[in-house]
Amino acid sequence: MTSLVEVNFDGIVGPSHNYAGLSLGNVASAKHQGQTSYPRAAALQGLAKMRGNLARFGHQGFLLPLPRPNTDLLDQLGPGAQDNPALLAAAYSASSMWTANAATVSPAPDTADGRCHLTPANLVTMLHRAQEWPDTKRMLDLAFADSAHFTVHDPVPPTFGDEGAANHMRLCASHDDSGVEVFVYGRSLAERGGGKFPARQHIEASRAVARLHGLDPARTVFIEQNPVAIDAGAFHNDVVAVANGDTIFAHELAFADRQGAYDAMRKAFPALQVVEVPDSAVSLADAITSYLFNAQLVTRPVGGMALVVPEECRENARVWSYLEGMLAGNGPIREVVPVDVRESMANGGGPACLRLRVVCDPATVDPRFLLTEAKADAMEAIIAREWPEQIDPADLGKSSLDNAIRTARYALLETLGLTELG
Ligand code: SUG
Repeated sequence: MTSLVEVNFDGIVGPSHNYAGLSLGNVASAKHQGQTSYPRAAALQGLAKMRGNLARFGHQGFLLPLPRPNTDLLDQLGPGAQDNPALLAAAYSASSMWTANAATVSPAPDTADGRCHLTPANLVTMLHRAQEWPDTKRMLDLAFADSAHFTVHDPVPPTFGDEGAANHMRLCASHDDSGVEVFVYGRSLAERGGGKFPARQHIEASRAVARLHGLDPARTVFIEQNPVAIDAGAFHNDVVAVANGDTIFAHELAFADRQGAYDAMRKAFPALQVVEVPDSAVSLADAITSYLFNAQLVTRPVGGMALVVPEECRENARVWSYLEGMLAGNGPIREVVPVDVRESMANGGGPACLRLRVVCDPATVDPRFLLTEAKADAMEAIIAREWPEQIDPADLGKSSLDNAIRTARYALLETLGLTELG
């Protein structure tokens, strides 16, 4: 009898982490464009979050930074591409740290063949993210190579934008029970008849992923994201909603048809518990600056759920007072755990963006991708020694930075015995 548990695979923040303002519709990315980044501090913050969650919840995995700068991308863009700051920055992007966008994952109890299915996200909407999937797939193929338990697909065709688990939620009585999978998509600006920001998840992609994974249509729900939320800066559903077990924690304005969305979820999963935050308590703007919903909602070993939120939630009086009120009530969320991931937050990536949830038996995963205290110590030493302390936009393109980035990543691969990803 295998035991299926949720393992969160966090992205280790890569040594090229920088602020280039590359993501239209991502308010934090636009706000911090051109600022100095601190890759070493960023990676150490991420590692501290992983350590905390390992101690608290018992299992933790990780995925590695991808090779940067990606000179193939610049070659594909033609001679002189490196003179365009946005194209140059794309080639350096450390955006694969946000592993909620690495893939969509359907655990074994939900699928027709009883395997856990993973489909890497094509991330076509943004150039700097569209380059990720071939290297991500190579890594997923290694980590989840056990074909008796996992199937790793190719991404869906690039005509349809797919941003992975950031637009996917799962409802279940317990992780090893069959679940209801909820796919949230946005309508394009043309379909919406205007608007500010693009929808990065297309329904055709979500439907393709559901088919590839062999999901039961009666236990699969497709919900439209509220265009108002997209235009306020919720470029992924996980900026306004998160689910775990039988509970969804969402902003009142998360979905286009609020009642219809909950009715559809309840029809497929009658035991649904909704913890909805009214706009009058926390506005969309507050939700987006604090990233209240970009939280990890996790089942605690002692029972009840914990919400792992960014420190920024504590700094917003309205958000913090909502959370204090919630804890004083008798709801399913019993604990709030603030974590410092400020360097990632400044690019629009909170605690939930930084992790990919895989419900699986950890014994079936390549152990090189699973965290232990000893491995965390070793990684910390490498990061402290090799990761650039800071990157200014003017540093991009300098060979000294390129060498530092490549050396740092390779040192990590060596420490983890994963040089085949070099
Ligand atoms: O795709 N930011 C990422 C943040 C991804 C957050 N993920 C989830 N919500 N799951 C993005 O917009 C900014 C990069 C820059 O501007 O340098 C960036 O790519």
